[in-house]
Amino acid sequence: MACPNKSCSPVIPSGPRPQGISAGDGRKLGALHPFHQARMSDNIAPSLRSDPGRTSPGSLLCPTRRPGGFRTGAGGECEKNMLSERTDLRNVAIIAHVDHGKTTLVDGMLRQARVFRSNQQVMERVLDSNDLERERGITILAKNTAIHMWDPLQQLQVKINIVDTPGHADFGGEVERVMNMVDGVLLLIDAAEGPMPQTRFVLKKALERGHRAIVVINKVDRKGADPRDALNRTFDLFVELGATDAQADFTTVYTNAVTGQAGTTPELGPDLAPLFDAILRTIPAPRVDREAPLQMLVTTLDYDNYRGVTAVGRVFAGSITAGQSIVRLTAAGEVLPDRARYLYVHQGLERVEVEAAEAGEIIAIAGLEAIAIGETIASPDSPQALPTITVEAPTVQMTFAVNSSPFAGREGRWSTSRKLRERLFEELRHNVALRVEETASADTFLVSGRGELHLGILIETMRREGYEFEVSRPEVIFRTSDSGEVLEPFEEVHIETSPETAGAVVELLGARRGQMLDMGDTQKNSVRLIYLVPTRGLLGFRYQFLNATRGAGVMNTLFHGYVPKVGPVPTRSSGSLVAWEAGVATAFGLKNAEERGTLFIIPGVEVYEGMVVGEQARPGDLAVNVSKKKHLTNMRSSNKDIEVRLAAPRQMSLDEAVEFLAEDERLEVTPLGYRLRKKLLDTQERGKNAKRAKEEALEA
Ligand SMILES: Nc1nc2c(ncn2[C@@H]2O[C@H](COP(=O)(O)OP(=O)(O)OP(=O)(O)O)[C@@H](O)[C@H]2O)c(=O)[nH]1
Ligand SMILES: [Mg+2]
Repeated sequence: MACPNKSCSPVIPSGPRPQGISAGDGRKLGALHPFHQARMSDNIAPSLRSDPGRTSPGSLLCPTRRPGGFRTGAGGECEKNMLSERTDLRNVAIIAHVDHGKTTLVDGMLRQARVFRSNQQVMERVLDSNDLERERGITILAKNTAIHMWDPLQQLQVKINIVDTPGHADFGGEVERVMNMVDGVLLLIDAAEGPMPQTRFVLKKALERGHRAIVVINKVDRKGADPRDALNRTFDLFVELGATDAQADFTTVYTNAVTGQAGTTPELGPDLAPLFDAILRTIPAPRVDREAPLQMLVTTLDYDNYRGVTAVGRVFAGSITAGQSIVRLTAAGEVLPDRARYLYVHQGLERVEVEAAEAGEIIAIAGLEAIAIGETIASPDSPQALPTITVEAPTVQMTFAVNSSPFAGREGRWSTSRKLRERLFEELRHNVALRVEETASADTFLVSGRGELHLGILIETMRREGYEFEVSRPEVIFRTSDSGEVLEPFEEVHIETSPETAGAVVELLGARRGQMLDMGDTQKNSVRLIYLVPTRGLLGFRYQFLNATRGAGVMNTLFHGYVPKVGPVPTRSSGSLVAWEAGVATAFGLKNAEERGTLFIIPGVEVYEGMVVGEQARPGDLAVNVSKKKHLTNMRSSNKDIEVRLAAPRQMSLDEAVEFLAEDERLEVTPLGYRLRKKLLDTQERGKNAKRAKEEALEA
């Protein structure tokens, strides 16, 4: 369906438009710590500083309390217990498919709101601040920032809390809970790609919460950009997802996030002013009851090096003062008295300490040691829980166990089951889409998540913290329907690849019981395939997909739902080359093994019996003696005997190693690296087991 003019045209009202963007000086925050007030005003260009005489006109405001920011619902009267509109505040989340430019756009917004000093060196995508995010170039954790700007229409300094969210499907849980903090979203769409699978997921979550969206068609400068088509398809998506008329009547802004330009048409202006304008005009101001008893929902947890665990969330009702008594209402229904020792609000990239905050604001409280996501922080006099946070259930699980390899304890700082248990359960406090369960063995824990990447990031994070452990192959989580039928998760898979490699992809997905939903050409001389595939068939699939498409294919997945289980899905067809005794790999030993497949190690690497040292080209495992030394004599016939040339080993990333795992294999993970191994290390025992299994299969 094409986008009707009315629905997609910008709805920025006429009237005075903002005269550029003004940064805030914090004066309207009222309760800011004097130290931060000074620092914040230092960052602001004099011409943009707010004029203390230009606070909001009295007619708009609630006169009984502090100046600025409150407008009552009816009649302009401020009465006890009635909802008032915080016109001095906007809370907005930036949501999109992976890589559509969310973090880059936040960079631009922060820069133009003059959050940085003029001489400050700021790296690109400054919010992607943790090591893993920078290495992988993706956002993993949602992050809060805030800017201030002068709104000439309201004659008011407005604070905009901006939450950047991750776009990768595995971190959808982060996006889901961020929806609790905001009143509207910026939905970014890549002008060349249009809406993608994760766009659908995040938009669905935003619409379900009743949020208004501003559609931001980003990357209009990109080769192949078709803003009109992207907009039409986005409008169709709104309709398809059941948007209300008001939601479908969205404002559209076009941007180039890299250069920090925006426009109400694809002809961009010099800066992001049209985007800021759209936020002020379209994202609803929080409507809150500031006289009600305190209620804050803990949505994110963070750590402050000095003050420990920090709970971040929105104050839904009432107000909070630093040092006041509160109660924590836990998911289990407990009412735990505590104290809100340190209180912060967001300012630019930082948090600034404040004395008090009121309903509508996104705050952080430090010093609540055992706090968990989903808890309500409430007034001790009238504790009332807010609906707790729900996110979609995990679909993939794997075991995390104490490292049982012969090298256990050598490389890790923490390796005991007590430490492993503590760390995994600790993760649950802030990684809400994760589940951890005990198993029959005290050394093994079952960890469930939203996908291989979700679990992979946890493995990598723990490894870097000094933990040593072993993990099993990821498996999907089955469910049983009310009628007793076994159900399994399916994913909608969107693929774009070259016409030459499309056939290979069709073949691979066909073997994995994929059902083709659509196939078509794109304008970019590539083929677009849409499939429904059992999640089982996608575990370990990415590497094969990249090989089949020669690295040029792009694959995106979206959880489709649980459907009746289909028949067997083939897993890895190749076997493993397994070291058959402990020792140090030699060039001579590896040369022999190399004839059977691809090696993962180089000469000089210490191995143990049962360690996987390569991939066998054929199915089934093969024990190889990679430590074998050449029998030396005094006589050498030629240089050939001295020099052994080996092909470069296959170097696997942690994600690839997890994908490679067979059912009877484990990945040993330590701070120094990772090793693949058979679960059962003893070569003879494994041989006997394999024989027995074969006989049983024949009998059956
Ligand atoms: N040409 C062009 N490139 C852009 C634009 N906006 C972002 N990019 C590039 O797109 C890539 C991804 O940008 P990010 O800001 O990391 O995207 P993201 O949406 O935050 O990604 P995730 O958080 O991983 O989902 C980066 O290489 C950016 O430089 C744009 O307007 N034009
Ligand atoms: Mg990002």
